[in-house]
Parts: sequence; C-alpha cells; structure tokens
Amino acid sequence: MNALPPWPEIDHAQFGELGQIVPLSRIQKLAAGYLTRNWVGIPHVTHHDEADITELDARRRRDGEAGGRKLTLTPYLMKALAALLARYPQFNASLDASGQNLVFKKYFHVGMAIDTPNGLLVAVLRDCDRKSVFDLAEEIDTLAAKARTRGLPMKDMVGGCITLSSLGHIGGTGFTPIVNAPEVAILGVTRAQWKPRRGVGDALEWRLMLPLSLSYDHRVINGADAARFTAALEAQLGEAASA
Ligand code: CAO
Repeated sequence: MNALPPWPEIDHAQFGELGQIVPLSRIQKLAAGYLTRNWVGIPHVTHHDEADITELDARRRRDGEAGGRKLTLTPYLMKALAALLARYPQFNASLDASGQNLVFKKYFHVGMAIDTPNGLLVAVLRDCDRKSVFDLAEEIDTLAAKARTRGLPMKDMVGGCITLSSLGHIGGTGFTPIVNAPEVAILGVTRAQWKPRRGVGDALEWRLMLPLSLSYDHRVINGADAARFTAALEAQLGEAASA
C-alpha cells in the first residue's frame, strides 16, 4: 500500500483574512491520536436501524416519578447493551495486539461518550448488568460532571466492552461513530422521533422510534451479526419496558 501523502502545509492567509490560531486542548490531542488510529486501523461498517421505544419511554417517565429523579434513556440503553453482550459474545470480545486471537470477556462494562467543553471523553461504567437504572443514572451524572469539570482519571476510562454514544439530546437521524479499540462495537443513538406506523387493521399508529447506528470492527463482526444485535436490542428495550 502507498504511504499516505503528508498533511497539506498551507498559508491560509493567501486566501483571505485569518482569525486566531488556537492550540488543541490536551483532551483533543489525546482523542485525535486514538480516533485516527481506530479510524485507519479498523475496517468499520455502520449498521443503521431503529427501535420502537414507545412503551419504554412511558416506563422511564413512570420510573422517574416513582423514584423521585429524572431518568433519561441512557441508563436503560446501558443495561440493555450489557444484557446483549452476554447473549452475543462476539460483541464482548477484543482482538489482542497480534491481531491473531480473540479475547472473550465475562464482565459487562459499558463505555459512555461524554461531550465536554475541552473535547470528547469516554467514561466506563462497570458491571452494568448488576446495577439498577437508578444506580446507573446516578453514576452517569457523577462521571459526566467530573468529566466536564476536573476531567476523568484513567481508571474511569479503561476496561469498556462496548461504548454508547448518545446525541439524542441534540438531534440527528444517524451517524457513524468510531469504534473505541480494543472494543469491537459502538452504538450511536440520535433523537427519538414520533413516526406513523401501520397498526392493527391498517389503522395508523404513532410510535416513538429511536435511531440506532451500530459501528463495528468487520474483522470480528459480520453484517448479519450486527443486524441481529440491533433487532435484539429493540426486543431487549421492549422487555425492559414491561419488566
Ligand atoms: N431522544 C430524545 N430525547 C433524548 C434522547 C433521545 N435519544 N436522549 C436524551 N434525550 C433527552 C433527555 O430525556 C433529556 O430531556 P429533558 O431535558 O426533557 O429531561 C435531554 O435530552 C438531555 O439529556 P442529557 O444530555 O441530560 O442526558 P443523557 O442521559 O441523554 O446523556 C450524556 C448524558 C453524558 C451521555 C450526554 O450529555 C453527552 O455528553 N452526550 C454526548 C456524547 C457525544 O458527544 N457523542 C459523540 C461522540 S463522537 O462518537
């Protein structure tokens, strides 16, 4: 394969007036290295799907009122991902540094991308299968606040099995998140939207649909695995609504 051409060195001033030159933050520089390595080194595919979360959304509001705190979709998604890692072990695996062996894990730690003023961080929530949605919501708030103020220690950013990247509070209909190596998959979710669906007897029903964008390492996961995983995720979220 040919080496990549060098980054273009351009005097932008020749094209018009310039603003400030601002150095990247420490977090941006670190993230840039990892993102570039993962983007260039991993053969990515992104599978797009949507999950009907009408019942889950009602459940999350009821749970929140009963428990006296706001619950977003995030803790439900983290628990559902942990449950699916147990059923789809190839999603809970990592290639070792030689690229010749797959290491399967029996723990279920889920990473969560956090948008901070200084750049992107991924916090890891351990043993999501054993925690309640309230425990997870509490931990998400604590880690997000820490990430946005003091930053996170390395111990809170390592050991993830899969990452959740939610842009649902902002918008979007889908995106292509970059796999966070040595994990083999990352789930992106964007804003849930009410959509018309054909219901019983051809009646029109309005359902709340959550867009899912599952990027995966194609060396480990095939397209059919990814399609099964997102279909199972929808079913898992449905089960969470009626549990
Ligand atoms: N659809 C519709 N509404 C959604 C939603 C979705 N998918 N996800 C969240 N919301 C709503 C929440 O219910 C909440 O509504 P109210 O204000 O009415 O209560 C609002 O959006 C804000 O949610 P939040 O941001 O406070 O909480 P969260 O649990 O959704 O997310 C966190 C927490 C830390 C994951 C998020 O703040 C964040 O930083 N996300 C950015 C991740 C990112 O940058 N990813 C891109 C990385 S590149 O791969």
